[in-house]
Amino acid sequence: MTSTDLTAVFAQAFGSSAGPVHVVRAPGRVNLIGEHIDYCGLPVLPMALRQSVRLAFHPRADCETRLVNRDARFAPSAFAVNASIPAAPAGDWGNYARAAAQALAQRFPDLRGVDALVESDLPIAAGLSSSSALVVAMALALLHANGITVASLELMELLGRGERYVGTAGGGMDQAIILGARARCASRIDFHPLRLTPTAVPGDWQFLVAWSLVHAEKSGGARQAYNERTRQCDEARRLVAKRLGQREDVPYPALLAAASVEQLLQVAETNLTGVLARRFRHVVTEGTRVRQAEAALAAQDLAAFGQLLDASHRSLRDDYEVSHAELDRLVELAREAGAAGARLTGAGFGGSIVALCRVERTPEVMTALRERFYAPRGAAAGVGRHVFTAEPSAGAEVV
Ligand code: NG1
Repeated sequence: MTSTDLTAVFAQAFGSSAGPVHVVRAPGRVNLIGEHIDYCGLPVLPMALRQSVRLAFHPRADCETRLVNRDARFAPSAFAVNASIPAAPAGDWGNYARAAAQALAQRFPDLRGVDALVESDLPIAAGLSSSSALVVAMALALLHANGITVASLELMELLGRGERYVGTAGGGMDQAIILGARARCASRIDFHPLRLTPTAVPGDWQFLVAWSLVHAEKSGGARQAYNERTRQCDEARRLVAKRLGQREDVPYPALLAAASVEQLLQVAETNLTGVLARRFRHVVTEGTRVRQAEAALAAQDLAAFGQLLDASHRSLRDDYEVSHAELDRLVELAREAGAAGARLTGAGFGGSIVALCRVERTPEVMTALRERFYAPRGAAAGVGRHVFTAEPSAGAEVV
C-alpha cells in the first residue's frame, strides 16, 4: 500500500479532521550470522529487509495513544504515554508500542501521544523481527510527533533496553539494525560501545529466507527457553573466567581476547556441566564465525561464507538446542538444491532459515523448497509469502 492509500485508511479509522498524517517505515531484519550472541556482547552480522512495518500517525494534544492495526487479527489498543505503562496481557501486539512509549517517556517527560494506523508485510513470529520493527516505528512516530531528535546510537540502545518490557532479555541486535541498516549492505554490530560497520553484499549473492511454517512465539514457551539461555551463557562465562583467574564479571569479548578459542573450550570441557559446556562452545565458536564471515563477505568468497552458515546451523542445533526438525529439513533441502550454505535465523524454536545462493541458482533452490517442503505440507499455494529473496535495505525512517 502506498503512503497515500495508508493515509486514506487512517482517515477512515480516526476521522479526516485529524490534520496532517505522517508515515514511518521500519524494516524487518534477517541475521546472516552471529546468533544468540548479541546478549553476550559479541558482534553479529544482520541486514535489514525490504519488508517492513508501516505506521501512519497523527500527533495528539494529550498523552493518549490509540492504535489500530489493518490486520483484523490484532484488536485496537490504547494507553497513556508515561514512564510506567501497565502492560496488556502477554502476547498482545500493543505491548511492543507500549515498550517504545515507556522507554521514551522515561527519557523525555510529558510526551504527547499519537493516533496510529499500523500495517505490515512482515511475517509474524518468523524470526524476522516484526516485533522490534513495531517498537522502532512507534518510537520514531512519538519522537516526530513531539519534535524530538535523538542520536541514532542512543536511540538503538534506549529501544534495545526498552523492548525488554515484553519480558525477553534481548541483546539489542534488532533495534540497532532496524535503525542503522544501510541499503545493499550487511552490517557488523559491535556492542559496548555500540557501533555498526557496513559491508556491501556482492551483486551475484542472494540470501533466501524460507519460513518453516512453525511460529516462533516469543510470548510463550520460546520466551522461557530464550531467557534460560541468556542465564546459562552468563553462568558459563562466570565459571570459565574464575577458572582462568579472571574477574567474574569479565565480559565475553574480553574473555575471547584473553585466551584462544581452544584454551577456552578446554577449560569449559573440564569445568562445566554438559549443557553449560555446549552453550559456551556455541557462543565462542559463533563469535569466531562472525569475524570470518565478515572477511568472506568483503572478499566475496561465497563458498567460505556458505560453510560458516552450515557450521553455525550445526552449532545452534546441537550445542545451543534452538533448532526445530522443520528448520533442519529446510536447511537440508536448500543445501541439496545447490545453496552454498544455510542456517536457522533469529531466535529459532521455529521461524525461518536463511540460505546463501549464487543468483543464478536461486530459482532452482526455490523450486526445490516448493516441491519438497511446502507442497507435501499443503502449503504450496502460499509459497510466495513463505520464501523470498532478501533485499538488503535501508533502516527505518519517517517517509
Ligand atoms: P528474534 O529472532 O526477533 O526473536 C531474538 C532477539 C535478538 C537475538 C536473537 C537471537 C529480541 C527483540 N531479539 O530475535 O536480540 O538475541 O533472538 O540471535 O529479543
